[in-house]
Amino acid sequence: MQDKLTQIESEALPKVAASGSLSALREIELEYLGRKGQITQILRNISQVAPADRKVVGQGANRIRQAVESGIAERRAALEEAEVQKQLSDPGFDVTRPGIHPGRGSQHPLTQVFRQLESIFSSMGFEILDGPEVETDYYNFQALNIPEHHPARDMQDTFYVESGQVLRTHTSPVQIRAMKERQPPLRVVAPGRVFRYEVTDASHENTFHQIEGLMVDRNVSVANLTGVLQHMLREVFEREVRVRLRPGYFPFVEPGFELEFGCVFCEGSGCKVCKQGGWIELLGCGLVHPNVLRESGVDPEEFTGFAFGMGVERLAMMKYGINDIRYFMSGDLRFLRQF
Ligand code: FA5
Repeated sequence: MQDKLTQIESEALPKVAASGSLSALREIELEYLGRKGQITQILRNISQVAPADRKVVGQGANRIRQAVESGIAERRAALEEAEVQKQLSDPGFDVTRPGIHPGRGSQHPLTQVFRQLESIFSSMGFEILDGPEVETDYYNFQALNIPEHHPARDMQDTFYVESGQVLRTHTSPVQIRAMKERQPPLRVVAPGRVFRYEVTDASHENTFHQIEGLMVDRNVSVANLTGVLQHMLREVFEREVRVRLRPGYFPFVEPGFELEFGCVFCEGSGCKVCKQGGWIELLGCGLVHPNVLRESGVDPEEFTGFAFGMGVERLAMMKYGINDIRYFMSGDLRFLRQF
C-alpha cells in the first residue's frame, strides 16, 4: 500500500501539470479522486492495512489526496483563464455583444389581484382565512340555510365526489368555519378556488376564484357593507367605478344584493362579455341570515353581520380589460407575458 502511495505521489502531480485541457484534467481527477479512483480506493480499504501501518498509510493517503486536489484546482483555474484569453484574442469575438438574458417570469394576473385584495382587506383589519376545496354538504349548503331538496341548490351546479362530499361551489362555507372557530367581533376574508358544473363562455368558468368577506359585530349594517366594498373598489381601480347594487336572493343573507359593474368593454351598450346587458355581476352580498348566525353559534339577538362573495376573475377582467375569462387558465404565454 505504501509503495502504491509513493507511486501515485510521483505520478499524479506531473500528470496534472501536463494536462492540456479541462476534459483531460477531469479524466485525471476521476483516475485518482473519483469514486473508483486510486486514492479513494486506498482510503476506502484502509481496514485491510496491518494495524501497525494503518496510521502512516492513512495520513499519507490524505496528504497526497489534498495535494492532488489543490493541484487540480490550480490547474483548472489556469486552463479556464487560458480559455477566456483565447476567446478574447479571437478577432471574431465581440465583447460588446449583449449577453443572453435568462427569461424572467412574472406573477399570474390573478395572483396579483389576490395579493392586492389581501393587502386592502388586511389594512381594514380583516384576517385572511383558508378553507378546504373538497367540502361537506353541511358546510357548502346546509349550514348556509340551504337544506336538502331546497330549490336554491340548483343555483349552483355542483360537482360531487364519490365520498358524497362536494367540490365547494363558493367560498361561503368558510363563513361558517370562521364563526364556529372564533368569537365575534370578527372580520375575515377567505380567498380561494371554487368549482361549478357549468358551460363556459366569455364570463363563466367551471373553475374560478372567489374571495369571501365576513364581518360580525354589534350593529353591523348595510352601510358598513357598502362602505367596505366601495373602499375596496376604489383601491383596486384607483378611481371611481360605475357600480350598482340591486336586490339579489341568497338563502344565507337577508336582505341580499348583487353588486354589478358597468361593462368597461362596451361602456354599457352591450357586448359578449356582459351578455348584451351592459352590466357584469361582480359579487353577491347581504346581511348574514339569523339562521346562519345561530347555526354557527352566534346569537342573532346580540350580533349582526355582513357577508359578500366576489368573483376574482371578473374583477381582474375589469381591472386589466380582459374580455374573456378563459384566458386565465389557458396557460397561453402570449397572454401571461403581458402582466
Ligand atoms: C355566490 O357564490 C355566493 N356565495 C355569494 C355570496 C356570499 C352572497 C356571501 C351573499 C353573501 P354567486 O353564485 O352569485 O354567489 O357567485 C358570486 C360571484 O362569483 C358572482 O357575482 C361572479 O362574480 C362570480 N361567478 C359566479 N359564477 C361564476 C362563473 N361560472 N365563472 C366566473 N365567475 C363566476
